[in-house]
Amino acid sequence: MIKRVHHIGIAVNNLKESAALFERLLGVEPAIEAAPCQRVTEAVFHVGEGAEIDLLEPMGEDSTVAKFLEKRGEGLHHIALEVDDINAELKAMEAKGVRLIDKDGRDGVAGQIAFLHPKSVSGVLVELVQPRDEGEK
Ligand code: CMX
Repeated sequence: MIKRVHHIGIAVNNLKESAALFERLLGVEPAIEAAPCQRVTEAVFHVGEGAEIDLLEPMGEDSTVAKFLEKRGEGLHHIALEVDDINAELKAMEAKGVRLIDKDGRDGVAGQIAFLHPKSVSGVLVELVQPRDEGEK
């Protein structure tokens, strides 16, 4: 089951500058987190009732976000939806004709994650997130 919008990922060229801008706009201080598994550094803003806005700066040329910035410039990179059972949701999405980037959930910063291909979701990269259980690291 899809539970809520978990976060919105925005690709940026300069994390320091964009984080300062969003801090001014949102009135919330970000947490800065390295996510080497995704080859990005993130500024995470908790907004309202639990949703996040994550600014994403590539860690290197080999980052998919570096490729995105080069091709499309700064902007919306992905929308993440929280689910309660990621592998069941992936199967359900595939059955609905969605092209999967990841066939199974894999470890990410927020828990188990998997991506749906933007070409089959109206041009939007979608991430599914199954957060870790409380107390699990
Ligand atoms: N949103 C919308 N469209 C996107 C996109 C995105 N984020 N990234 C790529 N595309 C589009 C491209 O513009 C291109 O379209 P055209 O063919 O019309 O030009 C098409 O998808 C293919 O893109 P590409 O540049 O050739 O890139 P790849 O096929 O090498 O990879 C993708 C695209 C989505 C499969 C790859 O980026 C991926 O696996 N992403 C998932 C993982 C990820 O993005 N991690 C980053 C951090 C996430 C986090 O921190 O949570």
